[in-house]
Amino acid sequence: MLTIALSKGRILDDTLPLLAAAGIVPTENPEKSRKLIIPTSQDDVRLLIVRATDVPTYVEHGAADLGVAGKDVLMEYGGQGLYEPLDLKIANCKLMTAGRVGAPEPKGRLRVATKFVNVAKQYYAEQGRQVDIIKLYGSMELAPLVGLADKIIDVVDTGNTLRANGLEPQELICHISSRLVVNKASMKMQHGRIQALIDALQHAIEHHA
Ligand code: PRT
Ligand code: MG
Repeated sequence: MLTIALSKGRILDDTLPLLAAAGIVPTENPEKSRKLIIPTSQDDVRLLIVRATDVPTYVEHGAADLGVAGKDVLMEYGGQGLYEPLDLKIANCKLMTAGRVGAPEPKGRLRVATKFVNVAKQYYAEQGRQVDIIKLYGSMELAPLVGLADKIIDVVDTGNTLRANGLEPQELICHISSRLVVNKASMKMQHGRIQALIDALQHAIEHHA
């Protein structure tokens, strides 16, 4: 059995066409189903529906052989526990700092609210800037509006969410896309099958673009 972990929403939407091109079609619509294990047109391939931030955990521990996760999630997860053989070039966005439009740089230590605590620490450490990082789990845009933080670090696509809240994108930390990740033991034990899937996905990416 090959088990593929992915999250509902934009990653699922953008991954299903690539899997279909590789001959893997879920037997029911994962977006509508309440099931968390979804069989596919291939008897020996199944999908696991997990939270986006949990994908690396399932794959590193071998509960899934493969997964699809945003580079933002992988950077925050860290470690060398996974192979990352393929950039699927889907769910593209940017990891950015943002702050209130026209707000002056604060005099003291910068307070930065984010769910990407590890990424934030590394980013500011590389710049030699002293900051206080405030961990949040969502609605980051609120933090600068109510004085919880001076800036946020979040993924930005159109920038509409920032603008709607009187914030502006400031520094680009990096460009983000989703990646195929593979469990290290699975890559050894099922190398032929997994490599064939990687090749099929690679082909699908090139012919979709
Ligand atoms: O939702 P949940 O808390 O379970 O997890 P998640 O938010 O990490 O998952 P999901 O499905 O929302 O995102 C999965 C992956 O999609 C992320 O890890 C990113 O790699 C990628 N991605 C691409 C995005 C966006 N674009 C994006 N726009 N993830 C989140 N957003 C958010 C953004 O932060 C903003 O709040 O969507 C909102 C709208 O964006 P704008 O800039 O278009 O207004
Ligand atoms: Mg989300």
